[in-house]
Amino acid sequence: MSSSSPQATPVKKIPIHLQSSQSRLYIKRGQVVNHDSTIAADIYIEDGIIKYVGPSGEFVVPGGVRVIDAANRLILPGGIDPHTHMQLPFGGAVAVDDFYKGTKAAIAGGTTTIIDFVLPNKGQSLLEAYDQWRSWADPKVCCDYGLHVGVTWWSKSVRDEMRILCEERGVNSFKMFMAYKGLYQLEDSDLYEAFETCKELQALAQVHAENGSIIEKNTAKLLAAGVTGPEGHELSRSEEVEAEAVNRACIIAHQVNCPLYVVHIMSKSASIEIARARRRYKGVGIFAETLAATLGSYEAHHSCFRHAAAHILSPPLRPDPKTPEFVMKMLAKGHLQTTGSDNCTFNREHKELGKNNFTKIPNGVNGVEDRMSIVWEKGVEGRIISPQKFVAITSTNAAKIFNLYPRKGRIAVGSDADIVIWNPEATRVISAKTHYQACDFNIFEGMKVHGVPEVVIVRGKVCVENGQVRVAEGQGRFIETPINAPYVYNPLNGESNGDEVDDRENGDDKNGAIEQLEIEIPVIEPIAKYLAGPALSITSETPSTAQSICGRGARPDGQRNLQNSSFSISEELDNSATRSTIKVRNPPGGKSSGFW
Ligand code: URQ
Ligand code: ZN
Ligand code: ZN
Repeated sequence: MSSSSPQATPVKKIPIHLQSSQSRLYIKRGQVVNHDSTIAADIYIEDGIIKYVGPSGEFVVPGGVRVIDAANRLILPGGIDPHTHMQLPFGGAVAVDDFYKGTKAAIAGGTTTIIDFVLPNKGQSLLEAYDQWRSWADPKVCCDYGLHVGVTWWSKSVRDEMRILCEERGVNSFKMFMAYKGLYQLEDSDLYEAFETCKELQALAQVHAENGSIIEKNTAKLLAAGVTGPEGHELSRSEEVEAEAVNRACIIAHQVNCPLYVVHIMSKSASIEIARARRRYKGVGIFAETLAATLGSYEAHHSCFRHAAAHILSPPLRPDPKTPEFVMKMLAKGHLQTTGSDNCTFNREHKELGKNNFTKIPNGVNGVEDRMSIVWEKGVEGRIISPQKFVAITSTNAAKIFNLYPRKGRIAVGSDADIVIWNPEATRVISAKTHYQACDFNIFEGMKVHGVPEVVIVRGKVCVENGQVRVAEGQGRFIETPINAPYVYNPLNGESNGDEVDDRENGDDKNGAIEQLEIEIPVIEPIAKYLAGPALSITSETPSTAQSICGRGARPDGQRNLQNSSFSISEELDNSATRSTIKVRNPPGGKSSGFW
């Protein structure tokens, strides 16, 4: 990391008058943006808590208070990243962003809370794994953090430990895997029981939605055909493999009436499944997250192993270049609720474990540092979402779903003073050379982004200012996430969770009878056809003939027959019926009146 700043482009500094006390701050002349309002207001902070939000002149500022002038800046709730894997042991390596470097990088980018995943090994006690994660994180974290726990195997003891985690350890969410067969995957009957248990505990069930059995079969075929390079990863798990699992998870959740949160939605098809399920199972509570990676990147053809392997995560980035904009629109419409990073970083030598076999490439990419800027650039700067919606999808919605709201995710009296002073005009260029993350690669390399977190305050402590990040290892705290989140469980009890009001205030039309979505549906040929096609020119060893330099380029002809059919569908979101009514108007090969 260069000593200068997390921002490559120099920006005008906010004048900060250091008057005295570290624990008392007064922020004046900013625009305070919450998910449901934008107001000109001053803020007073004492001992890590917001004590005043309101007009200047109405609050008598105590003497000896440090004053920050935020004129022409937005004041946002600190970002909440609901999906990280700091120092995760995975695929024969350990993720290089540990809880110190990873949370320091998060703060540099404007994220002040993360929720990480405890992932027990098969057969391991969940409580033992939880203790392991706490012992890794507590001495190192620079920002507050919570924990989800993975249910990676199923038994009565797992069920009992889930109860203890909820009642005594501050956990309210569990992640089940529909993929990673033999490692983490649960079969449908176990998934059913795990969801039932979550419901009983008033916790939130999460799923990694991909069909692990199809992936296993496709992988075997690809390897047998000599496809060993990183391109085999996405080929083995195309977007319908993700979409099928999303649909199945939503149906199982509905069967047992359990709220569900689907992590890392990576494709157009999967996000459509979420929109349909949310409409169909309104009373159950289906929520979904997408990633900074999905919004800021896509699976372009990479001509060398290093670049291709560095972009591998599961579910994978998709080859359809329209995916990022489409998924941002799904966030804008309220069909998806949150943005995470799934930060799980491995260096070159780790990725090279899969040099001769793509299944051995440790999965994961960066994003904890750049998530806020990517969402701003693609969403607000891209004129798809408002700054209030930005706050909702980077902070507030995660706080509500994981029951941290309004302590986190809001600028209000009584909330934790996790605050970002955001300069929407400033720009920076993302690079692995200047990022704070420990990894040697950045999937957003070279991207110029608007929106710079000029000042970041974590529980009342100024941690970013004048382009410098100042944190103390272990300054963050574990935060308990209580069960029975009103936002999640109110709809189940026939009560409102306030969503409709928020949507109206954001100008969304989620409750309108008809929404038009112009969607290009990728038609992906089955893997058997692909394998029968022209020989692949890319392996883990061989550079592509189509592109001589390392990096992105067009997918060479004949390597994969991905056709984008250019028909549009209108999604008729019918509030009265329980049936989803996505109507295909002009499918390939002629008109159809069928539903899919
Ligand atoms: O599946 C995940 O969330 C972890 C274990 C690995 N990262 C990834 O590829 N998404
Ligand atoms: Zn996952
Ligand atoms: Zn993950």
